[in-house]
Amino acid sequence: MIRRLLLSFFLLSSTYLSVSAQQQPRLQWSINDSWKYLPQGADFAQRPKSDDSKWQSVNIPHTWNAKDPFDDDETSRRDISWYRKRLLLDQRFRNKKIYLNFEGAYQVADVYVNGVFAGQHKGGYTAFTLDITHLVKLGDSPAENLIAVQLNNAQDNFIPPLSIGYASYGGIYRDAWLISTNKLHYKLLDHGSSGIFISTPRVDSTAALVNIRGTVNNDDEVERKLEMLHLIYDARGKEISRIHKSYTVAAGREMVFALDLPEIRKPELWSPDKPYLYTVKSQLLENGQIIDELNNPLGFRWYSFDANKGFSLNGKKLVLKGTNRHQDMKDHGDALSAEDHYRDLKLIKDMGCNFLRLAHYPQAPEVLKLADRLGLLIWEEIPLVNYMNPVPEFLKNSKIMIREMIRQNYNHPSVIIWGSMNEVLLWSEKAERIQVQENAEYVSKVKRYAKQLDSTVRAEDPYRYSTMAMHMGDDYDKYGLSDIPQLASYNIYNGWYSGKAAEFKSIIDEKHHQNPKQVLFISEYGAEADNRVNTEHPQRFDFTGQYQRMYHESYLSQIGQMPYLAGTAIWNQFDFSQPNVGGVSNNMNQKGMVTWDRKPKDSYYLYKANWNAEPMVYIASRDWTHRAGLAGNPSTIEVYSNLGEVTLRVNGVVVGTKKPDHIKKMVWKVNLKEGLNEISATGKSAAGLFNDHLVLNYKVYTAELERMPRPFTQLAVNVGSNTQYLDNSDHIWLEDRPYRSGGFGCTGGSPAMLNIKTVKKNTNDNPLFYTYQDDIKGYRFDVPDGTYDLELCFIEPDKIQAGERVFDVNVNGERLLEHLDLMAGYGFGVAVKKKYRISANGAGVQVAFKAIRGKAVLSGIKLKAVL
Ligand code: GCB
Repeated sequence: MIRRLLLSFFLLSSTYLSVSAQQQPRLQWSINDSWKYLPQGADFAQRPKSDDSKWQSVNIPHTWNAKDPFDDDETSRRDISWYRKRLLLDQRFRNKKIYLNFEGAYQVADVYVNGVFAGQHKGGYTAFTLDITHLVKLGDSPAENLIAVQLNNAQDNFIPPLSIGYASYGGIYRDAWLISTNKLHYKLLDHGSSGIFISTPRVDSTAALVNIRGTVNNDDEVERKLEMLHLIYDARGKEISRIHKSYTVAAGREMVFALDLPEIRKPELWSPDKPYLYTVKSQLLENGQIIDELNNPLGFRWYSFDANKGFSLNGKKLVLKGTNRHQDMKDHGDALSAEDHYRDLKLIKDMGCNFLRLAHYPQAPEVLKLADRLGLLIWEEIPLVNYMNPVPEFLKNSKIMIREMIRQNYNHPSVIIWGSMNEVLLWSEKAERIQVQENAEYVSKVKRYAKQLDSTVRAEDPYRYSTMAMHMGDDYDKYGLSDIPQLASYNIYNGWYSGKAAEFKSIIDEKHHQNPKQVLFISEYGAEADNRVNTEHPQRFDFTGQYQRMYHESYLSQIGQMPYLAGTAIWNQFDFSQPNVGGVSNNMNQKGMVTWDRKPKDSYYLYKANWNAEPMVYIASRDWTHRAGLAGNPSTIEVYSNLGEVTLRVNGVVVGTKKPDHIKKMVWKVNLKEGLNEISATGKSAAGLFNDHLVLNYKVYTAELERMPRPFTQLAVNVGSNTQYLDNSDHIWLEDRPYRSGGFGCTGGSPAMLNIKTVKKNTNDNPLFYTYQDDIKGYRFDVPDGTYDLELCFIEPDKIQAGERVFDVNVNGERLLEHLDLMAGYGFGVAVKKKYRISANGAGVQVAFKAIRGKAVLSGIKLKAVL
């Protein structure tokens, strides 16, 4: 009784594992649950006797940076943590081999079993397996074993990534497993792989050849004789081919094998449209009994890239319509569940993509399984991003990562490209732009290392293509990097960081012209959007969905005119965390088609209309639920649809019927009324009627305030901006305007925006403080006499010294703020709101800014009548 009680007590916090028959094939248990976690370093935490009763209880996947992924934020932690887990193992594990497998732990893991060091793994994005047979205790009543993992996510100059642009989430953030095998088994200690490598050296629609290679370990003290059997099953579970061989493996030795299976006639082909999967079952048998067994996916497809014709799959041209994915999301960080991965890949597939770049690192095994199943062609790469430390140890670690990535994912038919690096000539160690000419030594080392990494890729996998993502310009051509990999991939941001979206085609045409034998791929293009800012007049860098759509519409139509292009990948499918950038949302990169909490943006539907044949109609600017506009100015309604024609109705009245243009878009100008407006768009296909519907809350305002359709209550302006900002309480901050008599607006100065990298402090109204009027002289509201609350929003936009910008603010002749020095008083990038009760007597509200030193600035203004 006492023993049972004790056991059930243990079971609460430990995992009890048991195997039955001695020669049973391998078993694999999830050990995700009931870990203890300590968010700091600790001496002797690996020792079973150390007390962890006060540690937090967590389940895996887990990250300690889920809420604070942002590098320079004081709350972010890039340091050591400990994890511990108890495992109860009974005597039935005797004569078994026991392994731990971690699918991903960021980034240096030291693993201990029962206080003894079991192994170390460097790199946060690839799996690793450790043999712990010699370290475990087995008991008649199960013996308790302690797994302890010290994990460190601090930057390590010898481990990619170094200078990145996305968060480094510490934690055991992917699944963890305990695996037991017999002493005779397929090798588990080959770079975290399954130990079996399947290739299809020849495939066409009439026949396919399959080659299976791998290694068997005999960890026994005696020679063992075995039968090896590989069986191929079709998707319905019918056996279609097999190979059988006998071997003898000496005691304590490993045996490498490579087998060609009998030709398979008329294979079903794998493609994004029809991702037909076979399964390869690999068995080891002794005396007719199965002693090890493994399943791997198999897909039959052949493909090639051509500098002039682009990509072809199974003998037919296929335009690669792609996107990129970072693996983090709001509140979860990198610790995603299988359901999260499924939702993400479904969102990608449903948008109409057939291609996905796993940027900038290998992603969870589940992702590759889903890509095989859903039909997404994959580019996977190691996290050598932006900067490389050109020393042998860094190179060594990068090569290991390449081997781990390729061996772990070798059998997935979805994978077609391996990437070895991204934009290594762009940013320096200190995240400053590299001047390539002045860094000849760095550049020549990068070239040497790039060659070695590319050869590692090709040696590991001669059946797939190698690539490298480069930023635009001709540095990579000039210094001989662009022709190292088989595919030259470019990240292009004309229309966002510089230039115009319309320049895309001519730039890439020029590359094609200069290097006619180079296969060109567009690995990134994108622009940012935040659904809280909207405009009728989109401009580069304004973060509106309208600009993001304009940008993508332009790229999309140009892509269609470049038949030589192998494919393209949008940057990025999902918004992701990017430490140390500002924009209109701190520490976020908002180039996603989908928000950080996984809500599709308008641009998502632009692509869906063009890339997914399923009938659809979608009214854009969907999140601009509260709009305001000048009386008499029509509003723009844009609709995406792949139907033949669409009819738009506003408040039940037909506005018109149009056919979608070449990028499946229709535009109407409509007059909205004050209050709620119902917009609907309807089209027909063979499958029936399709409809989209939207309710907009519209506020009319007039150039002359006294003609307003309602008594003046309040006006808020996003000063220095062309966008309307909708705040948390659905209040509209109007786009700015120059003052005209009888109305409201700004006098003097010019619109400006903060450096995109400026992380704003002290505010939830980030978009408001992103833009400002520089050198402002005044702000006027020609409102009736009365009492008002006036709110002024400021931010110091420049890294200046205290005293360099000092100004006074007067209202209706009275001094409100004297010698305001934002730098001295608050510091750089700190949002400040000041509120005053004032009165208007005959001349409205006139705010005057008087610069004493430097220029006066203003980011937002709100005037509210006190009723
Ligand atoms: C790039 C990088 C990517 C960035 C992206 C951006 O070229 O490869 O890591 O996130 O630009 O949004 O700036």
